[in-house]
Amino acid sequence: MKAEKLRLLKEYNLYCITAENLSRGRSNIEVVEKMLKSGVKIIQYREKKKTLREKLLECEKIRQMTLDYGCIFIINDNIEIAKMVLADGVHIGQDDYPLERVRDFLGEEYIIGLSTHSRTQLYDAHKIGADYIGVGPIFKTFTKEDVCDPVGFEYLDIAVKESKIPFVTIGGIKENNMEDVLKRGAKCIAMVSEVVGAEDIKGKIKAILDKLNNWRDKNENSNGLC
Ligand code: TZP
Ligand code: MG
Repeated sequence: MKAEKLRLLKEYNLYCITAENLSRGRSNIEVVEKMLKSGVKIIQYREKKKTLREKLLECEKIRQMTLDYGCIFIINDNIEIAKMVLADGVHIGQDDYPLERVRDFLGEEYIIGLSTHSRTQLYDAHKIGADYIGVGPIFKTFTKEDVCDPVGFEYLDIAVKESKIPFVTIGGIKENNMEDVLKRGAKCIAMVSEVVGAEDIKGKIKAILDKLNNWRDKNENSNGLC
């Protein structure tokens, strides 16, 4: 059910995104397998260079793998592949197909995430029915081509206070700066290069999840929420 899947995006969680060009010679499939074995529960397939045919084949495999591990599978940009492989959702940007058209194409059960970079885009995302938003880039990143300037903490603070839908922080987030983002109220954190580019992916994910879990325990206990 979509509501259950969306709950993962509202909680302290690591949202991992593929990038084969940054994966030290490992394939997307190898990297995804390591992510799944390390306990990652949200994976986005993001691949800008391959053919549609290659992407479809990879997504078919990843769909099966993510189902086996009870992991949410989101596909960046390629909404038709998401439909063909029955992914859990898609992630689109401000210059991709309009969200309303993507909703018409995919239907209500699919998760649709939208990248946002400003308060205006945040409100717009709510209005047009995004299920979650990306908030970023928080820090400078070299992973995405044509990326806009970092939005910094100013927009993150707005999202923390004003978003009524789950949001995922992204852009230049690493094991060693993730606490700065958590301190401001972020919960779900997306990382690309920090995970796929790690020599020891499992070790890196364990370190990140340990930090997230410690943070959650400390904060939710002190808030009396547990
Ligand atoms: N969208 C905004 S920033 C970004 C995307 C896909 C790239 C983030 O990559 P990294 O390596 O975690 O900085
Ligand atoms: Mg896009």
